[in-house]
Amino acid sequence: MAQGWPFFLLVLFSSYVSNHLVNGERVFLFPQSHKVSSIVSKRYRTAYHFQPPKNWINDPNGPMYYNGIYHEFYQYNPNGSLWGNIIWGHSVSTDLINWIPVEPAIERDIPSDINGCWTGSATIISGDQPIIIYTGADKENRQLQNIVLPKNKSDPYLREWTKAGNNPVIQPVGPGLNASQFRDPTTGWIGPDGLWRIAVGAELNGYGAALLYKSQDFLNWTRVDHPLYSSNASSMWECPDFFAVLPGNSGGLDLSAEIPNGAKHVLKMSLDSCDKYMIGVYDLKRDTFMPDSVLDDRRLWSRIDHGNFYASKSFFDSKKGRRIIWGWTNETDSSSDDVAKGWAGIHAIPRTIWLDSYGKQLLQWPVEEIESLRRNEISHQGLELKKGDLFEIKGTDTSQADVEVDFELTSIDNADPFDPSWLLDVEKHCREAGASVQGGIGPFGLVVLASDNMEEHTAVHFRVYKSQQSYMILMCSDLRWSSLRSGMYTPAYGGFFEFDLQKERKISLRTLIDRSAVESFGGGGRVCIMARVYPVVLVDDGGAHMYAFNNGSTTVRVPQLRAWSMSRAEHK
Ligand code: DQQ
Repeated sequence: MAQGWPFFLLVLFSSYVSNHLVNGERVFLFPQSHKVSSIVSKRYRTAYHFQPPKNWINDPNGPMYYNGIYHEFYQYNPNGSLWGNIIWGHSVSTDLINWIPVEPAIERDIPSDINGCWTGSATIISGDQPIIIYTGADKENRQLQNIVLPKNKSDPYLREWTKAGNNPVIQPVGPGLNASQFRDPTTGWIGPDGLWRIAVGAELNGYGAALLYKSQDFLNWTRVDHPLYSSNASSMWECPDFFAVLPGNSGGLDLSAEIPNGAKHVLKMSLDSCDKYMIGVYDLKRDTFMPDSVLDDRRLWSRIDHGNFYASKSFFDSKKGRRIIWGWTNETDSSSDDVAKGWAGIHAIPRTIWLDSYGKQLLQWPVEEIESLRRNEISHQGLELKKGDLFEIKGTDTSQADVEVDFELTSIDNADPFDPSWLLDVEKHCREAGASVQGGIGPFGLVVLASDNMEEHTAVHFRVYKSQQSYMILMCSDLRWSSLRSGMYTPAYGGFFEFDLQKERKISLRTLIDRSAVESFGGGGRVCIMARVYPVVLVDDGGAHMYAFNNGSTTVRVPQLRAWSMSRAEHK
């Protein structure tokens, strides 16, 4: 691949310029010549990604829709902005976008949760009884499963929760079980025998497992003699999630309702700082999950998101008949920055999640409600981006925006050959094949949160490769030049997806920019990349720039580009 396109030499006075200049990638490595302003700035707080008014949050817990209200619980430190003292924070909403904080739902006050009220799930049993099962840590740091129920079901916000008398309902006992690696129960589902089931994340004989438990009344549980699924390719699985999907159907399924013929099941697990999943079949007779393909190398397991997105949890939204997934996105500044800021952690935008028509890959898209925040649409049609072109997208609030763009390939002849070994470390490949490195087709995409002279910028881009059977699209979200601050974690995230370019020449990109959050959906939601960035430009003058670009040798058309400024959501 040829090297090219030094961002800093671009002529930025024109909105549509060429940059046929040759240089190496090292031009991105700017020295910190500036006096960098403090990280303690309201400008880094998100305007429409969920976060509470202050302090630390991590995993989303027990999401549910009940009597007209969406509930979002979350791991919360009431005393500070680092992980610790964990209880369940609670917010409610009618639209998944604007949130009202209410009292914490679960606090540390019984022996089986005195050291922490950790992750868990909500299930609605008997038609209208919400019930939460969550992990508690006791004073020996053993992990036990506990139950809470709403004190008053007719309170629309379900503000108060009462602990069951028989807590803990599940003890960390049984052959091969590690008592300090036994947590994060799933939402329950009912089997043909009328019994409830849940899966609990665990380390079983040193390996990752989703252990299966059964109950008649949701209060008394018995461990099934085999796990729902386990794998010797990894150790402990956190936050398992288990749900059904119908190939090619974006409607969701309730795992406790009758599952239609042709449905597949998905087992998601959190490990290696990311959320992975397997698609397969749930054998009801044997009560086991069988993945369609078993991959011994877990680097090849499918991912929900290729960026900063962990401990996700999905729920069936009976209001709109869809499945929605939430994930936690951590800060990527330092712990001392978080202490100074007084807050840490956000949740990604809730996403509708479904299975593609081949039954192979999950697709995700921001819930439609987010579009209610859009204002001041700007749109461009029929742009053409030749090699080296950069088009400035003006007229929106570039630090709080929703951008949708279609890139149409004028030819697929120049696709560079695909090397399957890249799949083992896609981030490494994104570092090597950066936004300035010319390829046959691509890189093309968006540059967001860019300072005047491009010293700071975040590039979200695609590159097209020809593999033996098909075309493989690389999507990267490259944070290496996202901030002049030192000590930030600035990887180049990346993921691949297969795409039938013989049938369809348009590759779509949607990017939600929300101050310190850049959340991108490539190829109609085939690859999602959530990222955190702390550009100085956001604080100093707020005047960040946004561009569409192409640095590949093949010309790319942009039949449609739309962008909106985003209003602030209520989540205070
Ligand atoms: N976070 C919780 C655990 C879970 C982990 C503790 C995942 O229950 O395994 O805050 O981020």
